[in-house]
Amino acid sequence: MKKTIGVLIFIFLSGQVITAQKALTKDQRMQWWREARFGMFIHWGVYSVPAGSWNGRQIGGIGEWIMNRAKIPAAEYQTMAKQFNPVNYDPDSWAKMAKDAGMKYIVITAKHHDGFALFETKASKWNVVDATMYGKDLLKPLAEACKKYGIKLGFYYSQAQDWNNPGGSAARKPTSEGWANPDSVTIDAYTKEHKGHWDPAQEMKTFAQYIDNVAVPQVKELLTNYGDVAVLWWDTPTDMTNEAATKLKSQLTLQPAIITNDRLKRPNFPGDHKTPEQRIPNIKDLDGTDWETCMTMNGTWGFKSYDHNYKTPETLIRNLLDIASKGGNFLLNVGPDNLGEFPKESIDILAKMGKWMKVNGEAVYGTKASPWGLFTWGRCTSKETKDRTTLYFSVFDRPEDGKLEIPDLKNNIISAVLLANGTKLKTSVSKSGLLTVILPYKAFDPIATIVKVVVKGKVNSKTSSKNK
Ligand code: FHN
Repeated sequence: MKKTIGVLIFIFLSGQVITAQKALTKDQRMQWWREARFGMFIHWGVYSVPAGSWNGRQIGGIGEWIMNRAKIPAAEYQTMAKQFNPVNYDPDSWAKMAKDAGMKYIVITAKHHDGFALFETKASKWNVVDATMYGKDLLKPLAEACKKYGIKLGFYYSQAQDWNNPGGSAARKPTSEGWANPDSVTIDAYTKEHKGHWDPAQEMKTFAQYIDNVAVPQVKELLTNYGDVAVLWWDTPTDMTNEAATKLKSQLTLQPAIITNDRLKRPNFPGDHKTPEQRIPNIKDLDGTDWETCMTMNGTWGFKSYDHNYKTPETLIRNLLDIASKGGNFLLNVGPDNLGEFPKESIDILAKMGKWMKVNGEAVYGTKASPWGLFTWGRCTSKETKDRTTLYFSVFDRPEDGKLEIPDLKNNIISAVLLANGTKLKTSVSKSGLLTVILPYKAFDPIATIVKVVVKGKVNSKTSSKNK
């Protein structure tokens, strides 16, 4: 009798769990992501060994594409895994650097187009455990570190392009996502005839076999063996079929709260968010779909020893503010080297961004787009509560007369302060609703000074459609 009751309770509870999981709406799944606004992309793999050079030659374009651009035969590329020995890999410090930078999530290349898995997998020997001296799963300790620091973890997975696992596809020309320096891609007669492949070893299996025997089982492993997976970031749907996409998509039920992007297959598989790459969209091109700009700090995703062309922390912080003011997320890339270290420049940038975010992050996290669109002097984000709206004006360029002018604001002003130090600011509102905030001379942040204005009620601006 007791046993039967126990079984009934178990069935009831499992039913509850299943119902609760099924009940997650898109808004519920997207809630943390929309609040996060800022994440870290990590491109890491065997390509960090050649680090942009092959046979004494610097290979143009993005570093993780070296195998394709230099048309390196699979067997030869695979020998480089022996030098992929990231003895300095310290996932705790990676997660901590992301957290200290103000990032709320990490998306790491579990497998990029070179097919190399950073995790233990039964589906292919081309992985960090079987093919390197290092011999250990790299994602497990990262998952633990992320948990420790309260960072959400996502996996990038190149579901179609795979240049080492036979049957995987290979892009023959720059894709709509856009490559850096597309003109450096060699498209010879062989690759043209062989759907982008340059080595017969790549064609020993069919695409369908690759999907069934490598991609689907690996995605299953990723969604089973690493605890909560917050994001699955598909990339380059080259030669994807509806059948393959449906099989891959069905694995997502293993993580009912997971968020996915729009790169599984186009069209028909829109995922949860769009993925503008290396660019920030104009407001007029936004259609209400969630979006995330992914961007490199220098000119490459995967490590290139000689690319020191880094954006400044100022540019990157302003990019983040620009993106937040348009309602998007910013996924900023780091490309670690083959020893497992972040480039020094990236470490410095993260630290500087973190310093700024510590003081001003309130203007980014959990905010919504600007009710006005863009301002010539900066950007705006907003937060609504029941009876008031908080407006965060990011001043990039202080108007010469020190007067910040915001049109069409009919609401009563509750307060206006500098977010950084709480200094109260004088305001006035004209009859036509032009709010003027008097900025101080001092305490001006050359990156962006945040003026926080709290007003009564909701803000409806007529000018929003003009400033795109
Ligand atoms: O081909 C990849 C590229 O290597 C990189 O991973 C970027 C990141 O968004 N995605 C593809 C190009 O769109």
